[in-house]
Amino acid sequence: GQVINLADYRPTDFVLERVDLTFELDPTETKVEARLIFHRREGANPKAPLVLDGDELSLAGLLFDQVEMSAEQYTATAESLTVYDLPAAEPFELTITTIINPEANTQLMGLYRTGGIYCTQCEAEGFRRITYFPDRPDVLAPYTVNIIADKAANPLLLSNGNFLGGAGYGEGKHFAAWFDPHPKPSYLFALVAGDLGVIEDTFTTMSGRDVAMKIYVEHGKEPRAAYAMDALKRSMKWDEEVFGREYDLDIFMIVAVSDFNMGAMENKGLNIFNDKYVLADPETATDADYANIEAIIAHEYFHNWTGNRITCRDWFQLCLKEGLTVYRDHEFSSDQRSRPVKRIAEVRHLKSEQFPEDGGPLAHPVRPTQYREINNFYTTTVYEKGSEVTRMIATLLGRETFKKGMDIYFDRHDGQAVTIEDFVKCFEDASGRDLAQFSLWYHQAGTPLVTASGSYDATAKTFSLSLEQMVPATPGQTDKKPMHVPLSLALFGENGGKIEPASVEGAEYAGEVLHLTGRTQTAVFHGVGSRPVVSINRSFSAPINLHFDQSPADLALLARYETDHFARWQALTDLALPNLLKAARHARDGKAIVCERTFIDALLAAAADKNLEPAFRAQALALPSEADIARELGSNNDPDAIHAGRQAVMKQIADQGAEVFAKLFETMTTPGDFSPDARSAGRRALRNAALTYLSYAQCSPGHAKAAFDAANNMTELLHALTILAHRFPESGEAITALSAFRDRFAQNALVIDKWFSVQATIPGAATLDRVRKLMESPLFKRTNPNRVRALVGTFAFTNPTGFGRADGEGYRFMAREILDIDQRNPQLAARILTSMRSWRALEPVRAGFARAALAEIEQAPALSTDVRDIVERTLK
Ligand code: B3K
Ligand code: ZN
Repeated sequence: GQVINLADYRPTDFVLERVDLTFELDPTETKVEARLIFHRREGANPKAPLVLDGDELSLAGLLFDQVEMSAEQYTATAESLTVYDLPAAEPFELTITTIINPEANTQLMGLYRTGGIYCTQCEAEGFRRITYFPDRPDVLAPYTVNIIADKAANPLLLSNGNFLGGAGYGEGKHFAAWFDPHPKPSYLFALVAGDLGVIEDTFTTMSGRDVAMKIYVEHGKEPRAAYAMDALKRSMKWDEEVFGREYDLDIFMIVAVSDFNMGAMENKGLNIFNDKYVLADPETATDADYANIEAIIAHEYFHNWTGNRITCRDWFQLCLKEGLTVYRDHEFSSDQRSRPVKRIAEVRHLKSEQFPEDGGPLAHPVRPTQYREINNFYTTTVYEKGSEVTRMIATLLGRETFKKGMDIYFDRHDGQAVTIEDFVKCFEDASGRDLAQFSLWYHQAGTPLVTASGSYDATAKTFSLSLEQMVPATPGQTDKKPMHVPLSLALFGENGGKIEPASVEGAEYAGEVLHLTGRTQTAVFHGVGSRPVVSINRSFSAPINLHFDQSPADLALLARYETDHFARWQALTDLALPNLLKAARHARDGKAIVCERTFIDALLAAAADKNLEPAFRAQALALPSEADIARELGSNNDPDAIHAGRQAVMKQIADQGAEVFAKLFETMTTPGDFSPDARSAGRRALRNAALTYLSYAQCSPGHAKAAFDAANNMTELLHALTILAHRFPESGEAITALSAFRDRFAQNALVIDKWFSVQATIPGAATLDRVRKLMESPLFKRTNPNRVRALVGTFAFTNPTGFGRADGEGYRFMAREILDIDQRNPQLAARILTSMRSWRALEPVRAGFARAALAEIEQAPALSTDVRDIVERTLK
């Protein structure tokens, strides 16, 4: 893999007019005939050959305008097909034949087989594993697809667009033809064939067209697709109402498959999903599963406009579709559920996944300028930080102007492959604002650190807020410029009421948003009658780290009176963190751990506050994770001390709040039939949080065991199981519950994944052996990405004391596993390897072991480009 640079972008020499594909499906020898009509681009070099991409291909035939080409007219390798002496202007047709082996395709890129089903994954560069093609997102064409297959084994033959027709085709075979009128890049191509069950519905669009909606799943699993269908309908409606976007084909299909490298894929009219994000029922799905299904169904559907109709010019622009579409799915979930609770969940996720990426060796800008393997850039930076950047545009411009900018974007660029600059220009045109400085958010990696300090002048009735920003150095970027940071900000009085300043000097401040643009800046608020308590970065208006020394009393006031509930949660977190950090240090030094009274009082007050929604109270009770604490500590981390300190803090909260928790556990029930709605989910979340603390107060498995036996939904069942396994792993109760759970759900792989994950996250050094044993279980399948992620991935990403055990065995184990997985599925191996990205922040002994494990990977022969890229950047 060589380095690809954004600066080298240039359009193709040839324009692709039409694509006509014929597949003769066979498990090991599928014949693909691609008829491609091209013409040379105006102004292109009249002598330039046509160079098509390939990956592990071999050419079985090549025709030029239906006539066989002779050997000197082209060069074919596994990676490319180069055709010489092509016409200077007139269109011509190439017919390319390749034979591919879906059964042997363990990378799950291109055309492969899963559970007897043929399916495809083409983004980013999988289409070139099917046929030679200009496999880049700025080559758009309408596609006709003919599929021929054995009829008994493959009653279903699907591709993008609208169904043209089908019929018998020789002995035992049949064919189907599909036409997609919307020009699309190859990464959005999809084909599915096999025997599946279906649930159907219709959606009438805002202009009155009926769209057939179909979700295909394994036979017998149809009822478990009902929630996904419901989410799909709500997504379609929401996109019409909020963004004015209507669906544009006669049919919309989703297919669920069980072997898939990621969550789902937005292929035009034929989304393909990891079945984990389609299938749900009360007995087997948690509330988190339902929320994920809703969000991912929406995300892929929203891509139809942000991604498919308007796509990326090149892969450097990935955030153009991903950041924007994540922003859209976040807004959707916020509208469907509780906005502040959704925001808290988003920020927790951003901080636990994206901040460590941005602060480590894999940091890269939201719009990178260089890559060796594009699959390694489907990151939380491109997705989640990309979404935050879009959100900041909305915050800076205000709702109305943001909407106007989106409308300009849809009008101006429909049918095109565009860049981030094109996108930002639409908002400059809508607002008349210069967004040049703002655009640094796309180009500068690293999480900005904003340091704030305030001073009140009672005589002048002014409050001065001094702000300073610093963007840390990241790989390849040492000198950073100051950014345009939108800080949602408000002042509160001692009685909790909001203080409206008469005027503000020194910074633009409008609609409660302060614009920080300088490296240092002081905003002076006039007409402030008493010392204010400042709330900065409300709703997490900017994805920054904020250092602002606020007294516990001020934080407690915000936790109680802030009108922005996200900011209340932030205040509680800011109260918790110093206690957790101190506890970690004291645990390391063998000193006593005693929490601040203000912190525990504020936390318990929030937990018991009936005016707050239960989901919010549950979020408040979920303390920062061990990884969050490690990130705040920054260096020389000892996972065991962090764990011990956090446990001690939990115990103190539990003891002081025992009554509150007992009451919550008793009252936060959800009687009647199960409903996955946000309100019921919130009650279950709060009840579960209460149970956690009760288990600390009691120090015995009794409560959790009773809850496990009584649970009538997966959210409560799994939580009780988790408490038993994590807190009392050696107890008879835990052992019995784990085996009862396994026996009850052995037939359901998605539930067994939860069983793997619960055990992979048991704290402590002994878990490594448990993981090894579980990998030998007949329920574990090395070739299935969900199984590997649930067991090996979860262990590496979310078990700091198990994976990071003091003797380094966890890292050694991981090195072997990465090398093994890499043989089959490089994308999966590379993704799991990113769990090592924070190794430099460990204390020296563990860091040494981690480095050695990484070096073992780096020195292995025959690494994939994916793993080589990650391991080299991680070690650099
Ligand atoms: N666009 C796909 C991700 C493709 C990942 C390729 N390695 C799913 C999504 O973001 O919607
Ligand atoms: Zn996406």
